[in-house]
Amino acid sequence: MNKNELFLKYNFAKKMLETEISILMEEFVFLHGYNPVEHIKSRIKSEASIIKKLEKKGYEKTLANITKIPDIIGIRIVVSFLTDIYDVVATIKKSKNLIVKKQKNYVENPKDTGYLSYHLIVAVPIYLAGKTEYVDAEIQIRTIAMDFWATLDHKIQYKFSNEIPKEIKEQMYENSLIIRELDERMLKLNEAVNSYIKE
Ligand code: 0O2
Repeated sequence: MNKNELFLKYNFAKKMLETEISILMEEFVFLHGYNPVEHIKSRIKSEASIIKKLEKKGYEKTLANITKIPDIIGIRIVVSFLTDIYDVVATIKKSKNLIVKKQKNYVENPKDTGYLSYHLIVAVPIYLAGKTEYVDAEIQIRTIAMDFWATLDHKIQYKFSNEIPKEIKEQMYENSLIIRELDERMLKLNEAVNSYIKE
C-alpha cells in the first residue's frame, strides 16, 4: 500500500464516520425530542502532527506504523451538559456499524494536565473493491466548557517548543477545576429550568 492509498482510506473512513454520527444524533433527537449536540468537528491528522505522534510513541516513520496510530481520523462531538456526554456515548455504543475498541473516561479520571473529555476508539467499516476493511478513529465527546479549556490549552502547547513552564501548567490545572465546577453548576441550573417548564 502506498501513501495515497492509505490516505484515500482515511478519507473514506472519515466520511463514513461523519455520516454515521450524524444519523445517530438525528435519531437521538427523534427519539428524545432533545438535541444534546452543540457542534461536531472532524479532521484527518496533518502530516506534521503524524510525524510528531510517531516520534512521541517512539515508532519509526513508516506507513505501517502510521496505521498503529488510532487517532489519524478524529471527530469531536461537543455537547451542552455533563449528562449529555454519557447519552452520546451510550448512543454510539449501540451503533450497528461502529465497533468500540477502547474507551477512556477523562471526565471521571481527568488527565494530570486537567484535560477533561470522553474518548472512544472505534473501528469504522469502509467498502473497497467489494471488500470490507476497518479503519480506526478517535471520537472525543466533551461539553462546551471542557472544549473551551482544551482549545486554549492546545494553543498554549503550540506556543512552547520546549517544556511548558510549571506555573502555566499549574494555572491551567486550576482552571480545569473551575471548568469541572462550572459544568456541575450548569447541569443543576438546567435541571431547575426543566422543572419550571414541567410545572
Ligand atoms: P491533537 O493535535 O489534538 O490531535 P496514551 O498513550 O494513550 O496515554 P495518546 O495516544 O496521546 O496517549 O491518547 P490520549 O491522551 O488518550 O488522547 C490523545 C488526544 O487527546 C490528543 O491528541 C489531544 O487531542 C487530546 N488530549 C489529551 N491530553 C490533552 C491535554 O492535556 N490537553 C489538550 N488540549 N488535549 C489533550 P494529540 O494527537 O496529542 O493531539
